[in-house]
Amino acid sequence: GGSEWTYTGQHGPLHWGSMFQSCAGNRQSPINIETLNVKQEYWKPLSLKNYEKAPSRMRVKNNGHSAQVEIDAPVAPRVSGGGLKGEYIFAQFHFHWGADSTLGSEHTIDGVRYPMELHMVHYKGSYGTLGEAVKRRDGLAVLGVMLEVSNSDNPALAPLATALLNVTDAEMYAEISAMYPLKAFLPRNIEKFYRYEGSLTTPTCNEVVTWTVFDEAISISERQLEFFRSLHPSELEEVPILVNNFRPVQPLGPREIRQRNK
Ligand code: 1SD
Ligand code: ZN
Repeated sequence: GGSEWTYTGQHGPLHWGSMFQSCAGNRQSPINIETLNVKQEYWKPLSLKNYEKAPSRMRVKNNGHSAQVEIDAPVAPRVSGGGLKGEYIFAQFHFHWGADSTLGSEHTIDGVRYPMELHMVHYKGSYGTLGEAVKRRDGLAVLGVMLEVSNSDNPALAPLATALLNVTDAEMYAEISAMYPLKAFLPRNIEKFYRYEGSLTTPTCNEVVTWTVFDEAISISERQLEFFRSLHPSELEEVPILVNNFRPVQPLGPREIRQRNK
């Protein structure tokens, strides 16, 4: 089938462009963010709604490429403002990480790689569903958060890390036992972010994503990273553990990276 892409071997990132037309496009993600070449914009602040309420239920799935968290909430969290046109509804968040802490993030900031990157995926409310939104050039807004290593555990990641023990193999799901609001997975300072027009970082690489990458990182301990590094990937991968599930940076081309001038 068309979903037989991997991070290793003959169906790895260097081959995606010949397997999926969009992956060879010219507004691809991730990118290196050169902070000296960022254009200033006069935008309203980013507005997050229902990011402070704990979801009623959270579960994690090993989808063979990542650990993905889905939530049940009375009112879906949403993001608007900050130069976004319209309101985007939260769908899921997931992670990209390395085999060790010298690599793992998808975006790089001034060439710096982080050991992990979290993606909060949202779809434009007016398109109704994620499935419809991935067909529209302004369909998705993804918030990217860098993670940096700290000596102490990140409390918000602790219940998730424990649940990962129950999703060791691809296609497994597990309940997360304690719920933190989505805000707990964002940096304290959400005012400073980088914005550009890009794509999904996985096939089919749809060029539909308005990216917001926060400048400030959140923390994770080495011990917590090891829970992610002990997952097993899809059987198609040539490695036994799910690590290095990040795409190499793509050319920026004529695109501009922008930020909010305060
Ligand atoms: O890799 C994810 C993919 O799993 C899926 O969540 C997709 C949205 O449908 O988004 C990409 S990413 O661009 O957020 N990495
Ligand atoms: Zn992602």
